Amino acid sequence: MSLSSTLYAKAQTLIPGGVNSPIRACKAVESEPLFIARAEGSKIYDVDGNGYVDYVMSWGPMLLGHADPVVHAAAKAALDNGSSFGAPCPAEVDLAEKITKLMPSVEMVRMVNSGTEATMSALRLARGFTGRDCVIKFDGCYHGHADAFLAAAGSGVAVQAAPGTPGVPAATVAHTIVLPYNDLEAVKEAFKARGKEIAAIIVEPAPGNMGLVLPKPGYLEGLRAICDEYGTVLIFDEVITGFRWSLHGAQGRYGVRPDLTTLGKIIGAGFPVGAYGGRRDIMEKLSPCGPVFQAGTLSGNPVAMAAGLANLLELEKRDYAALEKRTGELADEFAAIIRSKGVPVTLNKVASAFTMYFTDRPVTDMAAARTSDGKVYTAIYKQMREQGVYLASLGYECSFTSFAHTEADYDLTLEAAKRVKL
Ligand code: KE4
Repeated sequence: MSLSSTLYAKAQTLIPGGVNSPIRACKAVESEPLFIARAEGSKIYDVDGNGYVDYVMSWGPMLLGHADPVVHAAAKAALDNGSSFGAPCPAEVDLAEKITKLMPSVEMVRMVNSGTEATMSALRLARGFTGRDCVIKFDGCYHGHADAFLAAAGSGVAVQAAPGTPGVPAATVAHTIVLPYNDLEAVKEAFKARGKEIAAIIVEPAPGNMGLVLPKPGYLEGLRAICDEYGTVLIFDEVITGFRWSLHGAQGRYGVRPDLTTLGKIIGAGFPVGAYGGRRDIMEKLSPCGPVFQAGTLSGNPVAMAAGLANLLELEKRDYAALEKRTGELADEFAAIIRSKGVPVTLNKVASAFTMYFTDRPVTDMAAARTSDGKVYTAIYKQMREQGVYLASLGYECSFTSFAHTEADYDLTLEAAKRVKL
């Protein structure tokens, strides 16, 4: 019995499902989770000493690669000065300044500890700013596990078929309107019916939680225009896309300015950090300068701030275009290998992210994503993992590369793909 299996058996007696986040249980791919001992660059190593080329990258944060020496040095130096003060520290100002410089629409920013906290707080702020209650979200988009969003969410809940989850009162999602992504007409209909009640639209500008889906031309611009027409707050959930789609996020790439942006993952470089920010007139409604309350003991943690800032400073020196080109080539070759086995593949790719759907349809929303053959994904997941390639434990996720991935990694990945039997 492997040490991973032994640990998993014990973990399940102490932690629900043996994991601290459901997706890690690998249920959707009929596998046991690997317990990871360490990670470095593009690799992770399980407790039994097996190494894997990693395309999960902690679900997005590790764009520089695992255990980046510059990031770790900054975190260690900060740690030597103490781990938490419960008072403001210079690193919070430095990271806030860097984020506002890099994200075109973010004039002010508030640090929190996760993407969930960021989206939950951004929605409360939008409701407080507009005095309205309704929020539009899109089927297949995942914004963390705050109650208001667990209505036909993506990432995880999508696999559980029934939208939403027990424990969320109907009253809580009574103000949540769930629409298909990439369908502007549906948004216009909703505004015709309830426009004056709608506080916010929250959208992953290019969703990563139904797998990767790209915005149709004009879609984001259409959301912007309708929000302007009705005085609704447009929230871009850039927890995945922020600093990955470009140094200026998806908003920088697509040229559409939201009113609020939520961030996470990369801004913490693997430490627990989330953030939300945007228009000054909205952000200044936040306590203590405004009436909308939000707080957090460990928000702006000095160690996490130091790591996050070091991460962004390093990313500013990296060649995003080259990484996008190389990631696209890998994805194209990977998809071609799978197609050569007689399986239809729709490939969506952008920046350093891609998703293969095993369907012959284009995938522009959750309904189309659901036509992907999950059994094919499971077979690929298992056989790739057996050959040292670590893919997302759910088909409705992205594969991520990083600045640490090497030609040897890509060669190993494609050789392993060639050996997959479907
Ligand atoms: P967290 O609360 O997990 O830090 O962030 C929630 C969140 C918000 N918005 C977007 C676009 C997100 O993708 C996420 C979290 N992403 C998932 C995987 N795609 C986290 C993995 C997990 O749940 O363990």
